[in-house]
Amino acid sequence: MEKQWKTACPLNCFDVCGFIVTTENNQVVRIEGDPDHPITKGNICGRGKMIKDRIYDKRRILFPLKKVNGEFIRISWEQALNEISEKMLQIKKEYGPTAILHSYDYSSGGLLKELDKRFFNYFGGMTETVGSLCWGAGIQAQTYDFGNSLSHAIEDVFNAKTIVVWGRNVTSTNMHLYSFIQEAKSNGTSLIVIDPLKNGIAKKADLHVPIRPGMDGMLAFTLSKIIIDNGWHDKEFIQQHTIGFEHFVKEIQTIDIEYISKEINVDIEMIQKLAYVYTQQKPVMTFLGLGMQRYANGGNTIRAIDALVALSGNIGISGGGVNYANLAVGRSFNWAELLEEEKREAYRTFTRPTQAEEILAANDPPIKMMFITRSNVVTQLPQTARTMEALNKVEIKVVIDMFMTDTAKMADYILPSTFVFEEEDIYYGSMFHRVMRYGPKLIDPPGEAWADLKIWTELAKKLRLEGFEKTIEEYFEIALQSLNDYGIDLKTLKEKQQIELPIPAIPWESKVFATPSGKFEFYSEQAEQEGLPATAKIIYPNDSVQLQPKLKEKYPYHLLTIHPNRSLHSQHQFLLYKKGNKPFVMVSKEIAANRHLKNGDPVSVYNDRGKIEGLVKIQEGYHRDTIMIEEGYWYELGGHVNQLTSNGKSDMGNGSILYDCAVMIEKIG
Ligand SMILES: Nc1nc2c(c(=O)[nH]1)N[C@H]1C(S)=C(S)[C@@H](COP(=O)(O)OP(=O)(O)OC[C@H]3O[C@@H](n4cnc5c(=O)[nH]c(N)nc54)[C@H](O)[C@@H]3O)O[C@H]1N2
Ligand SMILES: Nc1nc2c(c(=O)[nH]1)N[C@H]1C(S)=C(S)[C@@H](COP(=O)(O)OP(=O)(O)OC[C@H]3O[C@@H](n4cnc5c(=O)[nH]c(N)nc54)[C@H](O)[C@@H]3O)O[C@H]1N2
Ligand code: SF4
Ligand SMILES: [Mo]
Repeated sequence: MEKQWKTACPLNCFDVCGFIVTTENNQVVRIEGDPDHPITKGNICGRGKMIKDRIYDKRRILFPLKKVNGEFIRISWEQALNEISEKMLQIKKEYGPTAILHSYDYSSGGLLKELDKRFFNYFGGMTETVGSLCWGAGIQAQTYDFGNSLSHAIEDVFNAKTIVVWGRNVTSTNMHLYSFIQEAKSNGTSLIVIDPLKNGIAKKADLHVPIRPGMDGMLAFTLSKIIIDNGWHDKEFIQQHTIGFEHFVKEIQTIDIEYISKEINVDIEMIQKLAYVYTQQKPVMTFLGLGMQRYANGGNTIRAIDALVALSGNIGISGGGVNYANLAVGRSFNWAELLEEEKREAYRTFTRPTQAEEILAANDPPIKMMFITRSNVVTQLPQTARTMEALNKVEIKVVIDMFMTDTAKMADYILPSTFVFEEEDIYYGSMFHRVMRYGPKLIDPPGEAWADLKIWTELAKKLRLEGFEKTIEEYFEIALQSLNDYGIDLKTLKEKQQIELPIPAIPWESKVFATPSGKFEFYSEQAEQEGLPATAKIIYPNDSVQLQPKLKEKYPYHLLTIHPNRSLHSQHQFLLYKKGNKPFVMVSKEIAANRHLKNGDPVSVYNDRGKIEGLVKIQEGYHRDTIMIEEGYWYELGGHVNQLTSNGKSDMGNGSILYDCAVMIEKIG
C-alpha cells in the first residue's frame, strides 16, 4: 500500500524544499513538493525529483571497495574498517593525527552529516579543510561591516519599492526567490539585475546592467560618489549608526566616473539612474549572489556594495537590506556540544581552494592519508591538474560517496553511503529561508550502503574512541538544546514536522550591529588588524587588463563557470549526459563575430592552466568579452571546467577565485 511522508530536499541549494515522498513496498514511488511548506509551497525542481533516479541508478556503489593493482574489488565492511583503522593508528603514532586530512564540503544539508568532524575530534585531531569555494569572501566582508551576514525574511520583499538582484542566477539557483520576486513585480515593484550574463532573471528585469566581470565594487563606488555629491545620502543613519564614513569618502573622492564607466562597461546614464534608484526609490532590497565574490577582489566588492546600501539608508528597514547569506540559520544549533572540539589534541587547517598546494607542500607532518567526504574534489576544486597531483601524492585515500565520481576513481578505499530517505535527519535552510524540517527514514538502503554516521560510529569502535557514540535521538536533542527556550525540541519538531527558526525578520532593525563598535563599520579595525585595508578599496580582479596587461593580450576573454541549471554541481550530471557529449560554450555575440564562430561550432577554450572543448551557443545580452560554461561536468563528459580555473585565494575569508579566469577561444579544425 502506498504511504506518504513529509521530508525535505538534502541538496546543497538555497531553497531546501519541503518534500512529500510516496513509498510502497520499501521503494520510493514519487517525490513531490509539500504545499504546506511556507516558502517552497509545493514546487520543486528537476534536481529534487531526480533524487529518485539517483537512488535507484544501477551505477550506485553498494559495497565497500578496495583498489588492488589498479582495480576495485569488493571487500567486507569488517575488512575495510580493520584496514583503515589500523592505518590510522599507525600514522597517528608515527606522524601525529594531523598527517590525516579530512577534506569535506557541504553536499548534504543533513545535520547528522556534520558529525564526521566530531569523529576526528575524538580521534585526537586532524588536518581539516576550512574557508570556502562557495561564499567565503562575502561572508568575511559582511562580518567586517555588520558583524554577521544576515538576510531579511523573504516575505519582506513585498515591502520593497525596488529589487536589485546583483549577481544571483535566481531562476536557476534559487527558484523560490523567483516566485516571490514575480509576485512583488506584479504588485508594481521594479526589478534591476546587475550581471555580466543575460540570465533567466535578467530577461525578466526592468533594467539589466551587463557589467564587466569582477568590476562590481567599482560600480558601487561610483554610485556612492554620485549619491554623496548630490547630498542624497542618509545623514542621520550615517551619523548615529556607523563609524568611519569619512575614511570611505576619502577612498572614493578621487574617482573619475567617466573613466570607471569605460572600465566597467556601464554607461554614465545607467550609473546615474542606479544612484537615483538607491536613494529615491526606496526601500531597495538588494540580493547578492555568490558569483561576484569568487574573484581576487571579491571581499572588497561585497564591502563596497554593503557601504552603498548603508549610506543610501537601506539597512535595518523593512523592504531593504543587503541579502547575501543567513548565518543565523546554521548557528541556531548547539554545535559546541555536538562536535566537542576540545577533544582534539592536535589540529591544522588547509584552505579549501588552495588545499592541493598545501598537500603538496606539507612536510611537518606530510599528509599520509586523506578522507574525502561530502565532496567531489577532482571536479569541483579549481585547477584540476594540481588537485590530481596532490591526490596522487597521498598514499591512502578513503572516499565516502554513492557513485564512482572522478574523485572516487582515485581512492584506495570507497565506502558506500546512504542517501536521503534511507536515513533519518534534520534539514535546515542554509542560505535563504529559516524553515527546519525533520526527515524520517523511509526505505532501507540498497546493498551494504551505510549512513555516514554509522560509518564513523563503527570506525570509532574499531579505534576504541570512548564516548563518541550516541543515539540519533541524543544527537538531535543536543543539537536543539539551544532552541529549547523558544519551545523547540525534538518532540515538537517531530510532531509539527517543520518549524520556523526564531530569527528576526528584519536584520539590524534596532540599528545595533554585531561589530566591535556596535555600529556599521565603513572603517573596520578588525580588518586592519588582520592585515587588510580598513575600508573597502578599489582593487581589480587578478586576471584583469589593469593588473596583467600581458596576460590579457594572450587571453582576452572572461570565463564564468557558473552553477549548472539542471544539476546540483556534479551530482546529477551523469544522469543528464551521455559519454562523448560536449559541454556548451556560451559566448557573447561580439566574441562570436570577432572569432568567426557560429552556433554548434566545436571550439577549444584554454589558458596556461588547461584546455577544454565544447560546442558554441551564441548569447544575446552578455557582456561583450564573456564566455560561460557550466561547472560540474564529469571528466568522461568532456572534462571539467576547473582545468582552467585558478586555485588562488580571494582577498579575504579564504574564498576561491573561480570566476577570475582569463581565457582564449578558438574554433577547432
Ligand atoms: N541549479 C542549481 N542550483 C544551485 C546550485 C547548483 O549547482 N545548481 N548550487 C547551489 C550553491 S552551492 C550555491 S553556492 C548557489 C549559488 O548561487 P548563485 O550565486 O546564483 O550562482 P553562481 O552560479 O554561483 O553565480 C552565478 C551568477 O553570478 C554572476 N556573476 C559572475 N561573475 C559576476 C560578476 O563579476 N558580477 C556580477 N554582478 N555577477 C557575476 C553570473 O553571471 C551568474 O548569474 O546556488 C545553489 N543552487
Ligand atoms: N568552476 C567552478 N567550480 C566550482 C563552483 C563554480 O561555480 N565554478 N562552485 C563551487 C561551489 S559554490 C561549491 S558549494 C562546490 C561544491 O563542491 P562539492 O560539494 O564537492 O560538489 P558536488 O558535486 O555537490 O559533490 C558532492 C559529492 O558528495 C556526494 N554526496 C552527496 N550527498 C552525500 C552524503 O550524504 N554523504 C556523502 N558521503 N557524500 C554525499 C555526491 O555524490 C557528490 O559526489 O563547488 C565549487 N566549485
Ligand atoms: S534542488 Fe533546490 S530547488 Fe530543487 S528541490 Fe532541492 S531544494 Fe528545491
Ligand atoms: Mo556553493
